[in-house]
Amino acid sequence: MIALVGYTNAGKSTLFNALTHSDVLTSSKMFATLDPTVRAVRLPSRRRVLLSDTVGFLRDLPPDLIAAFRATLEEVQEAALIVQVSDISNPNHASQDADVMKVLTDLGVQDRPRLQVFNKTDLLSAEDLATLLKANGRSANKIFTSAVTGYGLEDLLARMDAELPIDPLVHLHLRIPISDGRHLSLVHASGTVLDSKVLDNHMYLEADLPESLARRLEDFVIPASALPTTPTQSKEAKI
Ligand SMILES: Nc1nc2c(ncn2[C@@H]2O[C@H](COP(=O)(O)OP(=O)(O)OP(=O)(O)O)[C@@H](O)[C@H]2O)c(=O)[nH]1
Ligand SMILES: [Mg+2]
Repeated sequence: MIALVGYTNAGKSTLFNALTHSDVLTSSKMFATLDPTVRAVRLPSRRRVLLSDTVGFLRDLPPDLIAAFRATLEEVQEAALIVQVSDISNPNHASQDADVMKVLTDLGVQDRPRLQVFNKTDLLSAEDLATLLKANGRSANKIFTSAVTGYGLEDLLARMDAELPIDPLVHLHLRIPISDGRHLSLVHASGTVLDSKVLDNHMYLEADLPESLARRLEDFVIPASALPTTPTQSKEAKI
C-alpha cells in the first residue's frame, strides 16, 4: 500500500485519479464504488500496488472532517511508502508541509520511505520551474508533477517502483463477510483470486496476495488445518 498524504487542496485526489485511471481492473469493478479511496495502480515493473487517497490535513480541522481524517490515518500507518503531496504554487506550501510532517511524526511514521511530490507545476512560470528543477536536480526524493497536464507522472510511478520494498506473494484461503466490501475489494484489487464461492453470507476465497496485504487480512485467514480436504485435492488435480 502506498498512501498519498498532504495538506488539503494539494491535489492528492486529482493525482490519485490520474495515476489509477487506466488501471481499474475488471475483477474489482463490482467493488470499485464501495471504497473509492483505495485503487490499484500498475508500476513500470508491472507489479500492481494499492494506492490510498487520504483526507487532507488542515489547521483547525472542522469536527465533521475529523472522523474521516482519523479513518485514513490507519492507511498511512500501514503504508509501505508515503507520498507527500504539496501544492508548489501555494506560497505557504513550506509551512503546510511542516504541519503535515508534524502529523506524520505524531503517527510514528516519520522514518517510513517517503517521496515528496511538488504538484501543480503547471501554475508556475517556465522560469520558476526551471530554477526549481535546477536547484533540486534529480537527487533526493523530490518529484515535480502536474496532475492536470500529466507532467512528471511517469517519473513518479518509476520512483514509487524504486522506493517500494519487495512484497512477495503468499497463497491464502480467506473467509470474508459479503457485507465487508472494503476488504473484499482489497483482495480483488491487489491479489489474484484463484477460486471463490459464497456460503452463509461469506465469500470464501483462495488467492495469491502480497504479504503486506495478507497481514491486513489476518482476521479472515482460514488456517490450513481448518480447510476441507476435497476442494484442495481437486485444485491440486487441476494443476
Ligand atoms: N492547475 C492545477 N490544478 C490542480 C492540480 N492538481 C489538482 N488541482 C486542482 O486543485 C484543487 C484541489 O485538488 P484535489 O485533488 O481535490 O486536492 P486534495 O489534495 O485531494 O484535497 P483534499 O481532499 O481536501 O485533501 C482542484 O480544483 C484540482 O482541480 C495540478 O496539477 N494543477
Ligand atoms: Mg482529496
